[in-house]
Amino acid sequence: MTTEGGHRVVVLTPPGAGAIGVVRVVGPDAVSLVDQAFHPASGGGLSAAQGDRLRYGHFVDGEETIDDVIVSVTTRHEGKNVETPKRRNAETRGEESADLVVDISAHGGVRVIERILQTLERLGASVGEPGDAVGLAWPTGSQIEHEAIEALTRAKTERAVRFLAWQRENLPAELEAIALLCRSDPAAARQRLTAIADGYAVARTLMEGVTVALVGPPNSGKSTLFNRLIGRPATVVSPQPGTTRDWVAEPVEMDGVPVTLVDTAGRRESDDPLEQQAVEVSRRVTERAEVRLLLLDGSQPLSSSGKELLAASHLWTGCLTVINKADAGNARPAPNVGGHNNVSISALTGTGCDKLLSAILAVLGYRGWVESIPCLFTARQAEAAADVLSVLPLDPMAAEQRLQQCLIGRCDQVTTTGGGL
Ligand SMILES: Nc1nc2c(ncn2[C@@H]2O[C@H](COP(=O)(O)OP(=O)(O)OP(=O)(O)O)[C@@H](O)[C@H]2O)c(=O)[nH]1
Ligand SMILES: [Mg+2]
Repeated sequence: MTTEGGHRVVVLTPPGAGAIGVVRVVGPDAVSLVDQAFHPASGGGLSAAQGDRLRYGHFVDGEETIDDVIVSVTTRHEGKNVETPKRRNAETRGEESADLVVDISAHGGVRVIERILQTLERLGASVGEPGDAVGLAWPTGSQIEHEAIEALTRAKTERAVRFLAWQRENLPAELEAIALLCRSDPAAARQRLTAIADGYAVARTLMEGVTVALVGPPNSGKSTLFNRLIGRPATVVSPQPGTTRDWVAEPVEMDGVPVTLVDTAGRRESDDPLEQQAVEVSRRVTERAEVRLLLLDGSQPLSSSGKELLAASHLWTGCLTVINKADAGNARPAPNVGGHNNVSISALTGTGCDKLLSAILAVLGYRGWVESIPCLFTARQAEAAADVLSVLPLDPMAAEQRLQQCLIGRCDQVTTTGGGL
């Protein structure tokens, strides 16, 4: 993939449609390459522009304009510590070697980005895989910094961005401090490494998102709550039991945590094959969810399917019992179902929905969790930390070495997921 003396291109923004898509080109002649397809509105070429300036213009493929874009050019000297044959040769000749980084910000349609990549490829650039953002990011600093930059390109919410930016700045120093303790005070090293490794379970949900499923007997108000939580009437609400047949999923942010909220068909015994199928699908979707909200109608006596679901829910992890229709005159207090927290709400008026959000976040481990404490954020890091922790009591020196190698090592000394320049 790396082309000696050539250019590499990668899309920095997440795949799919978005407001903006950013394509990065890196290489010693990146400017002259992009110049062949970029026509600045003010005339001239990119090479004529002063450094660190944004240029507006058209990105073209031959005669055809693909998009209006903004282009920035930066010179990267920091990459000197990354060995490439070209750089070695240049340094042997006593020449300064610097890469140019050209970022093309276009409109984020999938097809537009695809056309820009195809054009650059035709002009001689090699197109990297999405994960190759690692290789194209500033290749200095520790592996952790590198992984933070790569993860930033996939961050789904602003809170995830804040979390990664903080870890990038601060996690490496904490790991260095732990490494220093490995031999002098292994118990303290173990305690500190365990703390940052334990945080990964929550960090993973911030990075990857979670599924929250609404489950319950027909007519308990699942679709009403679904619409309220996503903020628009996406699914049909009706007093007729059995309204929702297929499951409906929508993305929503809960205090900066990316959530896929799923509305499912009401659960009950039925002779209707269509409804039986819908109930089976609801069961499967519920099983896969990280959090299940068992919604019951608090204004009616508990139905037989409600009782069955309550009994079954004792075996579910990540479950909240939500007693709905608190606004109805005859609303009962939440039954004590034991095992799960109960929350009383009115999906119709919104009363209690704030408490429900806090309860969902608590189930996910977010109570008291802040993004500004050292915390691992990739599966690789978590595995490496588990490895170090397993060795630490027996062989503190080996543990320190593994920590250095797998979590502290600089990006040019360790294998990266995206390959180096
Ligand atoms: N008073 C009151 N009525 C509610 C509340 N939530 C829902 N309802 C009503 O209850 C009825 C059923 O609501 P839905 O949201 O369709 O219930 P569901 O659980 O999705 O029903 P199925 O799709 O059939 O499983 C509708 O008439 C809603 O207006 C509530 O908090 N208070
Ligand atoms: Mg429904």
